[in-house]
Amino acid sequence: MKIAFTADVHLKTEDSSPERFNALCDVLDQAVKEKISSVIIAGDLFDVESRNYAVFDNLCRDKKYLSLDFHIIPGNHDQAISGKYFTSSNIRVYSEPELVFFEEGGPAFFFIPYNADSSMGEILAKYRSSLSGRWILVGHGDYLSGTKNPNSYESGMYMPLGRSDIEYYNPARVLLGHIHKKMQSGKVCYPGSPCSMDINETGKRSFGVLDTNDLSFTEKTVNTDYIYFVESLLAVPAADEFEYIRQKITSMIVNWDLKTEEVPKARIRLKVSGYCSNLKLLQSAISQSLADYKFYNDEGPDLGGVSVFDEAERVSIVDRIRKRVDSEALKAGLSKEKKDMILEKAIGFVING
Ligand SMILES: [Mn+2]
Repeated sequence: MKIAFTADVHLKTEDSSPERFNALCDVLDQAVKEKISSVIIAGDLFDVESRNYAVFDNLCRDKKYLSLDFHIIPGNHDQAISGKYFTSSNIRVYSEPELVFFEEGGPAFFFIPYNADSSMGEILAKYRSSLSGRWILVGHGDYLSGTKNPNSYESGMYMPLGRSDIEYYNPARVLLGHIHKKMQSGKVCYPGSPCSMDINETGKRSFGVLDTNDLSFTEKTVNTDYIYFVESLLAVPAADEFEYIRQKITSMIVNWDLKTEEVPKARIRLKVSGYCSNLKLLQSAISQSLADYKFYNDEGPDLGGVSVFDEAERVSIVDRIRKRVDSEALKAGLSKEKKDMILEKAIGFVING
């Protein structure tokens, strides 16, 4: 049996954030197509307790999705949601910790609703006698992968689950909501939100499919309205400065790994720093290289961090420095960020003294 798994949809009204509804519908469409019948939503389905749940209620009652069963836990943003807010018979909200079997012989699912005054470990301790065999933990909060004791957590921590809790209670899998960026660490899996909340939640979004037979977890890409990217580029004054920036943009685009049909969804924020001989030419080199892509809010590239510098002798020194740093960084396996930082400092030194 396969189960679809998502979290942190943060639904508002349909008017104010249609992309969040669309992302959720895409998850459900894919689930129906894969003949999946159970959908787990691990908290923060709603952005706030808005008292207006009708849109979601109606969605679940839609003929398209009647074959789906929804298993929902509250998160820190929608802590008070309860089953009585919904009328569609396929919605189940777990307001108390509960152990549930979806199929005979399958694993048990232990749903832990978000509770601001507790760690997940405290809940597990209370229910330890019923947790045996193959069981899967579903919760909403912070996973502490270190050895720190999660029961002495500082404020700002959301219902933490410690690595030691997992070792001690031994769930077969841990499905968590709360962190919007997808992440897997050992048994723990955050699918991340199926839709970016803002420009800073970058890249393609996913949801998870858990196979209860072998407990394997597959990531599926959500077909979202937008795909955000936040990038930085370093302009370097040299004979081939504009060709250099074009090459950087080309490799940036390759990294995005977008299919042709995804290109129109991309929304880009680009901050450029460094030095160039001609700001206008730099701007047009960037615009040409990104002609197929849209900037976030039509803001265009941010060239505020670029200084104009055009002095032949020092530019030729910069040219040599750049080539040297590029090849040394490659040998040393430095990240683009580290390399750019070193390059920017070195060039700054040549130019500003
Ligand atoms: Mn949350």
